[in-house]
Amino acid sequence: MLYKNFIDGQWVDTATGKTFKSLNPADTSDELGEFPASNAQDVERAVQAAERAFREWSKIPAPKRGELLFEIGERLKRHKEDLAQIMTREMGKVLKEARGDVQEAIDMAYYIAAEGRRLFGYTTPSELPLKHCISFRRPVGVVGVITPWNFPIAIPGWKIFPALVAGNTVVWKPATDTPRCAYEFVKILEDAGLPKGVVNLVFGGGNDVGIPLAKHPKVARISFTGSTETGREIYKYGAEKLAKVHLEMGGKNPIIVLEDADLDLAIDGILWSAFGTTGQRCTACSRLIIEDGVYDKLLEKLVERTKKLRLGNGLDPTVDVGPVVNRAALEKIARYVELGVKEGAKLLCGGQIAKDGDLAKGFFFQPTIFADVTPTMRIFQEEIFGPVLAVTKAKDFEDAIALANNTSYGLSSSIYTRDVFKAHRAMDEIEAGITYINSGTIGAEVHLPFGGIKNTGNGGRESGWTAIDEYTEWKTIYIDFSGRLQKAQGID
Ligand code: UN1
Repeated sequence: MLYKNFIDGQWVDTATGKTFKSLNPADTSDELGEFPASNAQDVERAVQAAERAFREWSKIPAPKRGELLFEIGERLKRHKEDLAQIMTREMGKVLKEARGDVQEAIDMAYYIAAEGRRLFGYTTPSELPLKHCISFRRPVGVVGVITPWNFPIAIPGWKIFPALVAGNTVVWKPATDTPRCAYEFVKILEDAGLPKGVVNLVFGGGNDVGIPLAKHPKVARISFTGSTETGREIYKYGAEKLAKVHLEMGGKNPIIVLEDADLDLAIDGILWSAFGTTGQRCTACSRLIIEDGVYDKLLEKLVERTKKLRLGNGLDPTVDVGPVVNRAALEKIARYVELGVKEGAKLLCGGQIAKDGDLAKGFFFQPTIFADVTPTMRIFQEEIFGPVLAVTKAKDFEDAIALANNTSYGLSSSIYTRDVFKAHRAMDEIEAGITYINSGTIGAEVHLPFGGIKNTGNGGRESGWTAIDEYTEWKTIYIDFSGRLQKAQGID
């Protein structure tokens, strides 16, 4: 089926007449649809529609906008299973994780719906008598949203819902690997009764759609999740037009296991964080740092458990690890594994593209563990975004923290220890936006701030109460009811 862009409440063809296909990465003979390969002209139409819609939408009382988001949450809940099935077919994550992805958007819709009745501002005393000072939030206007394929329903929810409750309108460019999920998401918004032009969907590539959207002078704010390289480029476009940009980018997230840890608990967390979603989460654990005394013992058990993971189509409930998203990802992972071997790391398991039986129909890579990895190796430093875990030995707690921080990224992190002193020191000393204690690196909840430091972000946090900060600006009001000219700063 040929799908269309959604602009000004209408499903419309692209100006280019060109299309691209979405294929199932577990079985490329399964096609999810054909989608418009749009360009700057389509972006222009969408931004104009969003600008027009902003005039009305921003005037609707926020609690009413919140009610509509609640209704969207209800509809997502009703369609959770169909959405999850489509997601598994379109980007490969196993079905139970796809359900979790949809659930994250449902959670966000409910959470942010109630924000319509808060959107708290501040009231403070004035330095002068008979004068009130208040400050409240205003929407910014048209928001450009650029989302990745790895959380194709959750991440659009994190960005679009808070933007809407605050009174903004949206032009959305979803990843080219998951256009069908984006279509289904917008269909739910349309069916819930979102007024025309409030959310506009433009399919297409980064150069043809993403860049024109980020550069557009009428796009007042941009929210992007993806690679650090692309994020840096988008940030520059924002700087040129003085628009705030919200960036969520790469990670090289460590799990530290200390000698006193519950090793079986740690192994469960490591497997889930390193190989869940086939390692394709920004929060995935890609570095494991083990204290000397338990290094061999933990690795032995971990490799044994890793070898038992079942690779296959995510629709099969017995499968643990699905495919990677596309051929380019598969080849990139294979190149990194080759590089790891060349750099002198010890390959303990996996390391190959999996082609047995039905696996040959898609893009599968064996869960892979490298031991004896050192910080100068590229597999220790660079984001691979696949099922590859780099393991490093630490001399002691201090060394483990130093190794964890020896990275240009800073999204998620974790430590396994029963020592309350060390756990608290780790909370302070690990350089990351998120630290888990005795749990893996994944599984952030929507009502807490999400984001990272260093090359992972540029200071913003999405999700949680902080999401509202990304899509509003402050207006300050002074109300003088003294009936005479009062001058601040003590001027007579
Ligand atoms: C991402 O990988 O970009 O914490 C988001 C987690 C999920 C979100 C991940 N709730 O792993």
